[in-house]
Amino acid sequence: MIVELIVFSLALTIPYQTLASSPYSDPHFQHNRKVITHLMQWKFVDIADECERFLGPYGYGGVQVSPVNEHASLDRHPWYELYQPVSYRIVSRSGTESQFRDMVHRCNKAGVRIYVDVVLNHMTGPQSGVGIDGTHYDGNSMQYPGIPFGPNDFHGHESCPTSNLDIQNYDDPTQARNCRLSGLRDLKQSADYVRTKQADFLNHLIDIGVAGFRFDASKHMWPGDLQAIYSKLHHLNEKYFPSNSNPFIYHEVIYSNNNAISISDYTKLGRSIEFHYYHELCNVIRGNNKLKWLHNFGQPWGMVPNDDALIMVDSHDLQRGHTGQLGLNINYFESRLLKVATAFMLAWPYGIPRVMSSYRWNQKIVNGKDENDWIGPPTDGSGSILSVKPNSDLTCNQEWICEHRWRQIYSMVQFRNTAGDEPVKNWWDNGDYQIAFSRGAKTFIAINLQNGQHLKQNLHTGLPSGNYCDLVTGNVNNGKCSGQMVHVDGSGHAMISIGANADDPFIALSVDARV
Ligand code: QV4
Ligand code: CA
Repeated sequence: MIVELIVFSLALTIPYQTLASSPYSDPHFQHNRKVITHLMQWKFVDIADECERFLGPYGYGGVQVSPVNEHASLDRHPWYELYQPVSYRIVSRSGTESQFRDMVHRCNKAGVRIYVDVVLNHMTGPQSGVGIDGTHYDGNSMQYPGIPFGPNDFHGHESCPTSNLDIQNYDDPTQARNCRLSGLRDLKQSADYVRTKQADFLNHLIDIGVAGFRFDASKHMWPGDLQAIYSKLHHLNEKYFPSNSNPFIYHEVIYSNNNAISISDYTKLGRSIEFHYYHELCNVIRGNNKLKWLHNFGQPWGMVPNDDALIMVDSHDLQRGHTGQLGLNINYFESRLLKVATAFMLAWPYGIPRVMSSYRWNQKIVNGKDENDWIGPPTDGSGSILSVKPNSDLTCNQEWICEHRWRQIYSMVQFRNTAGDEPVKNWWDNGDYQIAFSRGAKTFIAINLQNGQHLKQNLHTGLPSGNYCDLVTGNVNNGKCSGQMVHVDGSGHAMISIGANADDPFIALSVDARV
């Protein structure tokens, strides 16, 4: 009996451990959840409400929150002031530490995990001033009494080879790690003192109950230094997580052109945000590459293995041209493309998807650059961040885009939850810009991006026979479908019809949305 039990538990644990390259790549989702949303610069009280009223009930697994620690307070409060740390106290325009604690608790209770964006590579730019909570700092002399960090805690000429200490070649590992990213004061994480202060900050968040972190600018930190910081980390809070759980950590590591900075060094340390993914997918959705080629999207395209990836269509940087060129990335300014790109991302089994949720600003494109790319979150009359106030049709007050609440997007989040770990089956394409596939016998999607051409095909969906409510055009309410119905016959076939240049050029069926 005992022998059998041991064999049984080995059978359960071994395949799991061989999946990902790192013990930090499990997001610790509750239930069958699969998707993260980034609620950029939302107030903590609003995120807590959102977990209870929307994210939990509609099946989101977690929220990425913008940096939560004290940061520089810059003129007009551009969003990027959050990426200039002043101290590791939890306080920002999004709220106080006690509001943060309340949010973490309420979201965990609602089945939604919290991941914090942490900026460990650097402190502020060269200016001096006060942080958002009034803590003084001087970037020029590298004095940050709020921690405290002083000049010896930063890289200088002894370790950075460039004349002005700025990174000039991002693909040179020494410059990328030891010099300054846009003049931002670069911390010397080889020093145990710096590691300890940073681990203390992460442990403070872990003890409150977060599930993990986005590591900002990981490409600019030595993997060995990160490993040393990890060795000081606590396990996750047992109030919310099984004992001995490690934090989920995903790294912002933009691939280098000469491969001198190896992404696989970071997949040992958690997941890597896969920048090839958004790039290649946006190219396809924009019609620069055929949809049919997506049949093996993922590692065969030069991306990291499935279980090492965190994926996105859009991010806070991409939508402003702070990474990559404006005009390739797809975001809320092109809502039709965003919905179909997101639908593919959520239907296709690769990586952990993150859905961007933005606030509104007016782009002002001059010579390919958005001159309004600095604009911070919407504020009320007193300069505080404006509250998010959802409408009865699930949209938000107009200052907040709330992409994560668009029906075509949240329905696809549910589609991914239902699809679970089922493999892709029943792949079909027309040799060009029309595709379809199922996830086992659970879900089915068809996409038509063939310019001016109707998709009308009797396709094998792999689904059990029945009447399905297309998730894209409607919902099932009280046994009635508010959108298009699709009949799957006894052999699993269905007549699929997607009009030429339809508003939403895809159809999505799920065994959980039958009438
Ligand atoms: C300016 C000049 C520099 C000069 C410096 C000092 O441009 O040439 O050396 O002054 O005199 C802000 C300003 C930037 C300014 C800098 C320092 O925009 O003009 O430099 O501050 O004062 C965000 C923004 C940055 C912003 C930064 C800090 O995108 O514009 O810089 O926050 O406020 C690479 C990296 C990748 C990075 C990406 C943007 O590999 O890691 O660039 N992405 C992450 C975040 C991103 C964030 C940072 C890193 C920095 O996702 O949002 O940058 O934390 O690809
Ligand atoms: Ca660095």
